[in-house]
Amino acid sequence: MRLSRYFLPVLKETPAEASIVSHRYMLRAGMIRQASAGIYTWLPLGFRVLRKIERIIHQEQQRAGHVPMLMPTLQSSDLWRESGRYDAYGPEMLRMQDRQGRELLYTPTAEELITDVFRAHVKSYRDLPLTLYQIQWKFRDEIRPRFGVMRGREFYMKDGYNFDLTKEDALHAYNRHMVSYLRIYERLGLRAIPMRADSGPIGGDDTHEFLVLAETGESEVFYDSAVTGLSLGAQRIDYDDRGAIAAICREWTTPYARTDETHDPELFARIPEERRRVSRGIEVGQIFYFGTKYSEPMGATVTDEAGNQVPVHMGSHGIGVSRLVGAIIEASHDERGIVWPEGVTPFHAGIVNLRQGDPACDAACAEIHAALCAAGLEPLYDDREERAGAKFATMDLIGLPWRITVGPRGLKNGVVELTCRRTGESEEMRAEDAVARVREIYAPHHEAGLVEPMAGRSFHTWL
Ligand code: P5A
Repeated sequence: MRLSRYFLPVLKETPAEASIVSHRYMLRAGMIRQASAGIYTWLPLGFRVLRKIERIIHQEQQRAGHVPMLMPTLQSSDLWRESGRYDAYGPEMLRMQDRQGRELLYTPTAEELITDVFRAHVKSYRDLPLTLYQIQWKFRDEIRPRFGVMRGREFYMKDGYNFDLTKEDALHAYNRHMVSYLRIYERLGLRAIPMRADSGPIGGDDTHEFLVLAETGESEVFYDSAVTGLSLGAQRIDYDDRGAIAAICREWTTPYARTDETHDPELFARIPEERRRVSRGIEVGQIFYFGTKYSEPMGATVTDEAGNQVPVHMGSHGIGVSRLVGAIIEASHDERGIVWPEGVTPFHAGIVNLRQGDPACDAACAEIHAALCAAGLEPLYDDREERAGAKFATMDLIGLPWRITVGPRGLKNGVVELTCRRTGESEEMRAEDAVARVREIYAPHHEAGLVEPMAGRSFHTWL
């Protein structure tokens, strides 16, 4: 992509309304624009990051055996009366009427709608287990929307729902989600800790939240520092192996880790003092097991092996997709701007032409651009007639992990400069070597993306 043909409305001034760093940088880097309180337009750069996160979520969820679909944002209130949540949900739910006077609501979550789909189509235990999920906009009329996309009123959520015959099966679905979520956060370049939590209006007793540690987080968290050393790494995961999946969950949930809602000072005091940590965290996901809370009142039953009608055991599982964009920036930035992890960066590398209009520089940049594209990478080529300082400042602000700088002096010696955004280190090398190095850096991400769940077709052709 050539910057001269792109739309990147970068702001010079720090917007006064933004009190945390991710909000400031998202506005300044031209990623979002507030449309009204707690509601945002996703400008091209922000949209790219959102799509990258979505893609990783789709891949990892389908690896765990979960099936993607899409439900509407507007729902009939009748379903919510059946579950008993219509009145219980309170003023956070945006309610409206159509021209016939029928009551509708903008979905804050979708347990009722998916249970209605299930009861219409699934009748037998033979069709279980089943986990359906979507990535769809939600609306919650938060009393204090703030921190940009971190606490929006409209926000993008991955929401999944499992249907199982027994509690034991449903707890395996819960565990599968925990492992799949840990995998997703790792691929996003985040360290997220599962913490025992409170279930709120979704219901149920078993629930974990996933928190990314950050000073600007809205939740106070208490944990054993042992948990921060855990990582799934590249291990192969068999999601059908109940024992192995449960063992991973045990490993991650045994060290003490709780939010202020469930914090138990006595248990906390038993951790050796040097490992006790109190800090703040951003909630980037939550999983629930709530048994038959929705299936019973809504009549979502199947026939079991003995021919009896039994309500299914359910859980639901959410990831704050739009919030994650802010959370990643909170966890990865410096005083000059964002530092994207390679897994979600909007463009893989920036190309900076120090002398636009100089035939040798223009030709070298065009060649590097073409070579990166041919390798399946997405470069952003700053081909504007701008000072070098302004070009570097833009690249630093938007946070691309790698930058290739092309100037007349270097070209005379046959070299360009490859710079790492995170460390600031630069190295001179031949243009083809810089391209090869960038390819190598992204190879593991490519490989991860190549194992497509939809045989032989790239993700973009079916989403
Ligand atoms: C699980 C999926 C649910 O709604 N029902 C379907 C369950 N869970 S939740 O914890 O309430 O929300 C899931 C995740 O959504 C993000 N989130 C938000 N993001 C931005 N702005 C908001 N106002 C907001 N509210 C919730 C969080 O990441 C949460 O973990």
